[in-house]
Amino acid sequence: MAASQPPPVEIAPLRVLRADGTILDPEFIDSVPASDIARLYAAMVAQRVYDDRMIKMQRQGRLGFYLACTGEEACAYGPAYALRDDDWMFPAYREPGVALWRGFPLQTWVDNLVGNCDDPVKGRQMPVHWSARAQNVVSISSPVGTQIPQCAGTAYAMRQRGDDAVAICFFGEGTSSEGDFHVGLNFAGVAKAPAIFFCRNNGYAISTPYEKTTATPHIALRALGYGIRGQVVDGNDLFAVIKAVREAAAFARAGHGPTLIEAKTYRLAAHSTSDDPKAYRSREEEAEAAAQDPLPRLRRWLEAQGLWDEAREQQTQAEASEAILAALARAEAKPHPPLTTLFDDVFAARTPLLEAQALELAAHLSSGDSAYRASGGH
Ligand SMILES: Cc1ncc(C[n+]2csc(CCOP(=O)(O)OP(=O)(O)O)c2C)c(N)n1
Ligand SMILES: [Mg+2]
Repeated sequence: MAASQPPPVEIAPLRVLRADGTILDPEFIDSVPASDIARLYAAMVAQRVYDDRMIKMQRQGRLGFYLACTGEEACAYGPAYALRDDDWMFPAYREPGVALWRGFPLQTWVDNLVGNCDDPVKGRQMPVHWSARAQNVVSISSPVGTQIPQCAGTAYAMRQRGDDAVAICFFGEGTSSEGDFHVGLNFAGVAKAPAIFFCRNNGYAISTPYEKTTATPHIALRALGYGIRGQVVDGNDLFAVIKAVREAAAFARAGHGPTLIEAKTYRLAAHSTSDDPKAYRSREEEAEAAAQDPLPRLRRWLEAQGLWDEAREQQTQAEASEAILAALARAEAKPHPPLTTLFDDVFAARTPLLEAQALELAAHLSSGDSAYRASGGH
């Protein structure tokens, strides 16, 4: 069989907005209502406020664990905006914005972080492993890369069913060295699945710098090996991210198959609340990266259009702060999930073995050991 022409791999980073807030591609701006851009910026500002609050909560011992999106907001809000609500999303742990943008209630997100009775996963997951089923956003998995073959398979299934929706998954550049990356991209390439593989290249996999995880200069180049489209994009440029994801979605919906997008960005925060980046990167490097921060870049453009000012910035931050504090207060006042729910949702109905275990636990709890009552177990 004759080899077909491979799709292109673009390694010159797609960019619409310069760091100084001026526009390289005026045509793009005509394709997005200005009011939407202001709304996206406000959501990104709010995300930063939420992240900051959650880190403080962890430091106060009120939250077990947290991972911030700081510096990578354009890589969450851009794709969420670019796609349709019926497109499936498979995020990693750093993109709560993809669900929040689609209307995942802030309260439910916080209930999950705290693990109370209104947490959709009933306190059985670590914080950050939220689930937003109504938004077509699939639960976060701890083992990195799990979402890549899941996304490929979902995209393939949708195509087989005749849906014209696409599936997108998000992962870091470190994760692109996992076996699941190969499995997912190879399958999607062969099946021409309508998938978008969105790699946030933020420079580090915890303390491991990019150069120690791969010898390829660009993750997007790996697309060549799977015969799929590849695109490097400036991941600190919200407009460029929207453009890249729109193009990838149009390509997939037209039946041409998947795209691997590499968004070059930088993790301005620590990896997680268990990490201290001072141990492995310099202040100079961080300051250089902060100069590319996606938020001030977008703000400069908005201000030049008369769509934003300091008063609006202050108001947005204050409203976000108020909203997250109120959600946290409500979340902390709620009880834990009932212990009996521990056996739910493994299967559609409890199996006899699970039922027996539930009865055993109930008998044990009613045996009178006061330790359970003291710890609030119910
Ligand atoms: C299979 C697996 N191996 C190791 C880990 C531990 N781990 C959690 S996050 C992480 C780094 C991932 O880095 P990257 O993919 O670049 O994503 P980033 O955190 O930078 O967004 C590692 C090694 C894990 N969760 N799963
Ligand atoms: Mg990384």
